[in-house]
Amino acid sequence: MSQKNLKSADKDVYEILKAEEKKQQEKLSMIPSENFTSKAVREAVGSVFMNKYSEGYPNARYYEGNYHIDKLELLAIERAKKFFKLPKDWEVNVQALSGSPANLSVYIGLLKPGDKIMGMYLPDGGHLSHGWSYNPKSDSAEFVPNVMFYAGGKRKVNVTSKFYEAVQYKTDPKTKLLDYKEIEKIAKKEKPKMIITGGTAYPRDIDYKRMSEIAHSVGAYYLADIAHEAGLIGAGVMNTPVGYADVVTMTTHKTLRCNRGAIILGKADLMKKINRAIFPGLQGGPHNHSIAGIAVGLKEALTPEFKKYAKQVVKNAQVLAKELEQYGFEIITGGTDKHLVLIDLSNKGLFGKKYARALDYAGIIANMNTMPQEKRPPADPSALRVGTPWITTRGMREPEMKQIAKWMNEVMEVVKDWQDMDFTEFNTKVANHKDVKRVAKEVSILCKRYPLGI
Ligand code: DSN
Repeated sequence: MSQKNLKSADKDVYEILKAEEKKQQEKLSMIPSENFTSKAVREAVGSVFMNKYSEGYPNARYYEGNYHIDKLELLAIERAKKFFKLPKDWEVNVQALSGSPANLSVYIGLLKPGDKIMGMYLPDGGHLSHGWSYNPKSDSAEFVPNVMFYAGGKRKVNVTSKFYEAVQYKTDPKTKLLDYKEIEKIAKKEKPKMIITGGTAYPRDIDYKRMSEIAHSVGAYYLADIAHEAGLIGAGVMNTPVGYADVVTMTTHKTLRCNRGAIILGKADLMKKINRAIFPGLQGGPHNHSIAGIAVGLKEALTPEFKKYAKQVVKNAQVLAKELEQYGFEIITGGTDKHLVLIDLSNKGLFGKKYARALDYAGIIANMNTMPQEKRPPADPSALRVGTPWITTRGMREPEMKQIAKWMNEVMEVVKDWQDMDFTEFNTKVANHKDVKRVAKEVSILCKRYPLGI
């Protein structure tokens, strides 16, 4: 077999890779769920660990030759225990391939098909894997304003709503915050078997103690999905659900800054069932190269530098939110406790899809998003979501956040009257606008000052 490097073996893929590297280097990646991993993490993920099958768990495998893999997986588990300061009776699984399979494994392990689960309403910032379903046309978000509860609909979008009866709590219509009293009332009425917190766009911290009391008062398991906040929680800059929730799931590639993968933490007796749900219940051989990357990323996360990084991620997001507010952007909940800022664009008249595209032409990559009390379709929603994990990894701080807010406002000034324009025409006009081109140039100069270690 040829052992040429990528450049000589496959010019097509090599060129796409180089173009992606250039884009990552020259633009500001501000999607809150993304980050940039260290060279060491990338080396581990691209290593020969990918060649090994190891169905089973350390010291209990179905394949021979796993002595090194056992060591690796146990090391990743040990580091996760340290980073999340687990009590003695908690265990860890690092084999779930990503966040959705991790959540599904928890349901498979602890529930029966058809049991009721209750997570946060998706347009308010929940996650698909917390049981999303809706009624097309008649029952999308705009038809159910000002209520705190959503019973789901006929279109079972996510597998978790096909196999389980999924209902959802919403945020308070005015404050856009979780209302624990209301959630408690709903829980008492609905009596779900599992309550889930966490998601993708809720900018505030969660009272995990209160949520665990609510869940346990109705005999439900409490699952805290901390995919977005994992790095910030482990570093101690946000509340931890450890000790309150029965199970905690997370992806590893967001604020935790590892490669793509997942970790599950939980009480040991429950983890036995969840381990069985992952293998042999849902998955086959674990991705050992991913586990290697996670082990390396966790070692990095255990350093004092990572604590400083996590603090700066939050500070940067708070400065960004404040600056954007001064330019007249409506910040959902008035600010943020974490790495993400959700902007309601209704007062600007130009919504998430077009604004996100315009920002991309200007070198700022963010994403359109739904928001609480959403009145628009998810493919063209009212809000924009921006985040600071990646740009903080680059070393950017408060002054850069102020500059980014200024650029975001300049781009909005260019496009704000173009909401009704045909999308193709919009693309052409934005791409050729002199101010957008100028911002893109200025962004690339800033990015050169904070190079990625590729
Ligand atoms: N796709 C992730 C996010 O962007 O938040 C959630 O799974």
